[in-house]
Amino acid sequence: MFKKILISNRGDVAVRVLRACKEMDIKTVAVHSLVDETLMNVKFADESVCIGPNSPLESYLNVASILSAAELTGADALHPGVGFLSENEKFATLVSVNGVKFIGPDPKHLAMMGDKIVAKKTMAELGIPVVRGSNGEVKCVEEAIEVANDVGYPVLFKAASGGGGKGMKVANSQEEIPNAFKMAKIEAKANFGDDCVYMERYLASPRHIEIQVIADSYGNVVHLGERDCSIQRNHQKLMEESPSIALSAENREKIGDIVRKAIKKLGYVGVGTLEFLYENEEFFFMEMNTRLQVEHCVSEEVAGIDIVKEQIKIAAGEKLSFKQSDIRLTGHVIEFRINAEHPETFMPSPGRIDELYFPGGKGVRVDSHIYRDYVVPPYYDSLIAKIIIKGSDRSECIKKARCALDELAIDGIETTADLHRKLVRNQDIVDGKFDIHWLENNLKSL
Ligand code: MV4
Repeated sequence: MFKKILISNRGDVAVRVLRACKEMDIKTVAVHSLVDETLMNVKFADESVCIGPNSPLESYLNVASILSAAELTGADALHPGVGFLSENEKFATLVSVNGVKFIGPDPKHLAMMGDKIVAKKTMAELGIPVVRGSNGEVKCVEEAIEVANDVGYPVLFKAASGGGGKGMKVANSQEEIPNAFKMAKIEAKANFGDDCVYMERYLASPRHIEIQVIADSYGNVVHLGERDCSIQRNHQKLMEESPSIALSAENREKIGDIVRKAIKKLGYVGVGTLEFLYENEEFFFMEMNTRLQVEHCVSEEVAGIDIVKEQIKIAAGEKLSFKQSDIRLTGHVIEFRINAEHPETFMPSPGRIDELYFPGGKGVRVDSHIYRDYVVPPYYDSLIAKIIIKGSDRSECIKKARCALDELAIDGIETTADLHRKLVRNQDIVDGKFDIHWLENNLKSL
């Protein structure tokens, strides 16, 4: 097992990884920007290194500085957390070259899933269901029209280097193709420096359902069920739950088996998530996240597995200690993302937290790095806490969530807590009647 892990991240996820390390008797190194010196993960870690100024480019994205910190402290492994460099193939390679174990998949799998066309083609070949569309890149308007006539309108243009929805354009008819194609290419170039686009049939009202997988280096692959992440705005998830109310036990088992077989054949090692659109009881692969995810806690609570500890064990060359048949998904879990943002406009709301009270009790988990008098800096992601609620069923979970969210008190800054208090009392949410567009369509009336 590793002796010392450097955690190249900040905030709640840095605290989360640190806790796993401590329980495993592994020494920890926190790295931080100037303003982050007062963070909880810095206080909890055995050692800490300042890696640069506040700008993410000069600190949490500063490869040279992070590698120096690893060398300086003699860390034998590095956990990248979520975001920042966690899916960067070049970073993962450089970490390894420096004799430090990168806690994540092989760089070749990071590269493969970073290219959405390659990812889709690979998954289709492995038996994963995908949306009908172009065979790779679409190079001109004539080709786009041919594809659209083949798969049927509406169609969607997507950026090959994309993800997160940027560079996506819908065309409802042939007349709309030239402009949609042109705009998709312009946005793709502007956002990713690559104007390569591809096409798919556009699904009008799907859910976002993702499958959590965990694979060791001996070919053992286990899935931990799904998470329904349909409640999102501007491609930022706000609420995630498991199990999905839309998925039957039969369809869960079917997609789980398909995913496990594919991941085994791929030779993927580590934790990962396959994101799907789900419409009319059919799954369509979108992308694969080759890292730990913010919402991993939802699966931890339904499956009773510590995903981060398993991730570290797998990186250290250990075998998974459980089989698929050992996994019992129990109860119902919902995660609420508390962001330092205005609950209606979603404008960032940095500043001092004057008063803080976290809810508690059975089935109430809070993953956070904030404390009273902590100043939320304006430079980073606005996530300040995750409230993860578990009930014996969905109805109990929602009731518990209402109580917990009412107990929660964060003063001094605006947060998304008020939005969540409304969501858990909304009839559509209670009935589970929503798709990926629900939140944006219902924000005004909430
Ligand atoms: C789609 C789609 C409809 N049809 N693909 C958005 C992010 C990117 N990962 C894929 N996305 C979508 N792909 C087809 N063929 C609708 C979306 C989409 C979406 C997906 C998941 C969660 C929220 C979303 C919000 C808008 C659009």
